[in-house]
Amino acid sequence: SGLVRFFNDEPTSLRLHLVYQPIVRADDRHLVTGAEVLLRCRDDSLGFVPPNRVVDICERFGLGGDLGRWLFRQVALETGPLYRNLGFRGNLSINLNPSMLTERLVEDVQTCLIDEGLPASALCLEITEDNAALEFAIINELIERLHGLGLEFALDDFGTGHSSLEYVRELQVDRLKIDRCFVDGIEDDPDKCRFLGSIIAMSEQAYMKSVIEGVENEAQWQLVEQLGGVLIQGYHAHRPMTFNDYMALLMTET
Ligand code: G
Ligand code: G
Ligand code: MN
Ligand code: NA
Repeated sequence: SGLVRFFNDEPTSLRLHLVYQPIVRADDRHLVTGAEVLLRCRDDSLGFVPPNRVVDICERFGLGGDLGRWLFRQVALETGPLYRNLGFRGNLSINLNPSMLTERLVEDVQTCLIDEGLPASALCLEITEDNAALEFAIINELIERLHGLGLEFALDDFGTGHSSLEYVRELQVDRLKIDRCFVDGIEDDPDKCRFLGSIIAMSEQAYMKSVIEGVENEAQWQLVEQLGGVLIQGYHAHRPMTFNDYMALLMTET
């Protein structure tokens, strides 16, 4: 079926590709610090399939690990030359689906990324609460081993789960990705704005870099910067783009 075939070199039915959404500094929007890698899928008959659906389907069919390794390999193939030939140092954030968060993760990172010349220090792995059906101690051990190689970790979609504060307290992550629902409407709602400020302050006190997601206009940007947000990922900075467009952006902005 297409589910199996799309992992081959010549995809036939489900066509997967990657887009890159730049992450910039809140205090200097021209400073592109890296990008989040986002999965895109086009199916010949279904059209656009949302990435969450693709992930769910793969997980259900026992292909989550394969999807993860395909993702790592694709990122390495596309971006490897940037690092090998151009000395690029920007950070790439990759979303981990549940099956990727196992003992095998360390080996997968090493074979798929380091072998292609992508330095481990260029990577940030994003964990959501969905991932963490495992015990915190087990995840932290993986994080510790990958920290040893130079990778960073982010807690994604912060604030949307049932036990966000527990996750942020227990997991040894370097970045907190504050969900876009906390940004939406702050320009019209002082209470909401203060609330966002308190989340940013919390991440600072816990020695985490805050990444503010979903900044869509100038008014929101100004507020996020005033509140001390460190990094911004949102349409007002950049939409997700092809790798070629991302590379072109890096050439002009850095
Ligand atoms: O890119 P977009 O906003 O459409 O993504 C929708 C959701 O799909 C987000 O929650 C995002 O985290 C998830 N997603 C996108 N790409 C990937 C991926 O490569 N792996 C996993 N696990 N989730 C992804
Ligand atoms: O992994 P995560 O759930 O954080 O995925 C990020 C998702 O958010 C991507 O699918 C991306 O397309 C989407 N996104 C990024 N910036 C914005 C934004 O400014 N507004 C909205 N509505 N969505 C955004
Ligand atoms: Mn993410
Ligand atoms: Na997510």
